[in-house]
Amino acid sequence: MKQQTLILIKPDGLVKSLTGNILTRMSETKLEIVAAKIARVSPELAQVHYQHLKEKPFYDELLTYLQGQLHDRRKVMAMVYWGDDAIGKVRTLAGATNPEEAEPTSIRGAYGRITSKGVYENVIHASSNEAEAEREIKLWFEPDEIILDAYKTKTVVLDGVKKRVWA
Ligand code: DAT
Ligand code: MG
Repeated sequence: MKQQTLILIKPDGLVKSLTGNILTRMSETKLEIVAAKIARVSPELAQVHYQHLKEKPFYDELLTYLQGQLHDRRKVMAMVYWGDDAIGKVRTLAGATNPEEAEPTSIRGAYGRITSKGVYENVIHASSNEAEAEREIKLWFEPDEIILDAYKTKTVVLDGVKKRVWA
């Protein structure tokens, strides 16, 4: 089944100069990159991205981490990959959430760490299921930033200019 999935190279991945390694590993999957950009993460974007973890004790640190405040690197690289079983393939390559439990050859197993404060610095984000992938892709990308008709859109007129937005 063709799927789309959101991948973020988190600030620790950027600081450690892992972008090239991660993209090389991702190419093993034979999936197609259909969107990519460097994005600054506002507090609001971080909050909505991790809204399912709001009640967790590590939530505030997690928001700080995603915004790059732990690494003095206030950006992430956001990408959408597309293809057969994209979500499962990328999750397997990413490895378990806890980098100490992740398969050593996975991206998180190879490059992640747990800080002394208990933050899982696990290098990349990967969508966990189709519903989350849709929610996350629509949160991080506009329709015209993706080289694929990912989800339903509608056209609105903003200041006299036509623009496609998520329906
Ligand atoms: P995943 O990123 O594997 O989908 P998740 O959605 O449950 O995992 O959690 C999002 C992020 O939150 C995860 O990448 C790292 C952090 N996190 C999760 N569980 C944690 C824990 N027990 N302690 C510290 N950070 C944690
Ligand atoms: Mg998740």
